[in-house]
Amino acid sequence: MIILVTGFEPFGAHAVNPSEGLAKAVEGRRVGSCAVRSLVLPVHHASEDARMASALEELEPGAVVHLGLAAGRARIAVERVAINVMDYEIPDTRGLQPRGEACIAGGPEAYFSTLPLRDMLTALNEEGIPAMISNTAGTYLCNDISYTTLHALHGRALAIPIGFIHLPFLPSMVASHDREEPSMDGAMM
Ligand code: PCA
Repeated sequence: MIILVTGFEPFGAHAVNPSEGLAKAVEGRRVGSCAVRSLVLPVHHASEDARMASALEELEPGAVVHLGLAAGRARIAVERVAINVMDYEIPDTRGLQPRGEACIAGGPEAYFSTLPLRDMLTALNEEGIPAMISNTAGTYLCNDISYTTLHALHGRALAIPIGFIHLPFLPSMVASHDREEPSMDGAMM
């Protein structure tokens, strides 16, 4: 079985994106009987959706974990929900800025993550890693990709675990900001 892990390229004012490095770092790893494959997505609505759709078709993963940066968060945030709204506060990397549009016209209002959130939180906390269950992934590309993947695989005979994890800044990012902000070491993430 393949576990597909995705990260995002840098976007907005951020010169790096911790989710990109993480996705690359787990490529090819084995977890039990599963093989991890990874993909780095552009922070652009149409291309992220197209790249994901072809990866789902090609790899037929048994689980999907999307990763992204949540500027200012102090803990690993396992997201509970993806909503059918794109309300971008900044344009994506190709200048697209939908305000209040559906990710998928006619789709349901929201999907819940099918990852085992509580077990993941317990496992992280037991290892001494600051983590939380978050009840909003925002209305930017991270929410968009989780909604789109949950929608694409919804109703499959065998439900598969799919969800999103938001990550804090890397320490190097905070060092370059010169602001009072939380961060987490890449190795811990
Ligand atoms: N974070 C953004 C999009 C890409 C990323 O890494 C978000 O939280 O929507």
